[in-house]
Amino acid sequence: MAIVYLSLGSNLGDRVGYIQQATSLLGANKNINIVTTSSFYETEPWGMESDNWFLNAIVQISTSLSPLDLLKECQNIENLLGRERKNNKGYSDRTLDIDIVFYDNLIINNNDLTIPHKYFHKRAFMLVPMLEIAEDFVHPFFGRTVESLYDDIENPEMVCLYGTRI
Ligand code: PH2
Ligand code: MG
Ligand code: MG
Repeated sequence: MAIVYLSLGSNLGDRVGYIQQATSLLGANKNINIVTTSSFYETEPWGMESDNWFLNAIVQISTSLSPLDLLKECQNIENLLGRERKNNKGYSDRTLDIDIVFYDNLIINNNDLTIPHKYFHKRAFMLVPMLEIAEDFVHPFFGRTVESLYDDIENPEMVCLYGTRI
């Protein structure tokens, strides 16, 4: 079983509901076990203009799915929960986004998938919930702990308000 960290985010509609439903749908897959979930964090939109703040969380799972099969499962769940994809460039508001942040210590870089997530070290909305559940996890590419990466984040002013537990 691989240990995987997923980043869940929503900034449209019933944000709490979408993240909770996504977590239960993940757990309902016979090849996925939910190990731990972070609290929910209310976060400022990063890299996009939007009036809609996000709820973000990190979910730690164990899984027998390959990275690509896990990606497909995450995309199925995004679609089930009403995710609409626009063709224009850039980020848009979404009911649900599930990103694979880490998959064991694997480093994967191809057209379908980049693991670790390429912006993890730049995004307080991923680092802060990760700090809560796995501050000593070592980033396989940078060889540094989550705590050490957060100390060096380039935009520490980004707002991440602590929310409630799932
Ligand atoms: N996701 C993005 C772009 N910007 N900002 C916040 N706060 N939270 C997100 O989940 C998020 C974002 C692209 O997936
Ligand atoms: Mg994303
Ligand atoms: Mg995504």
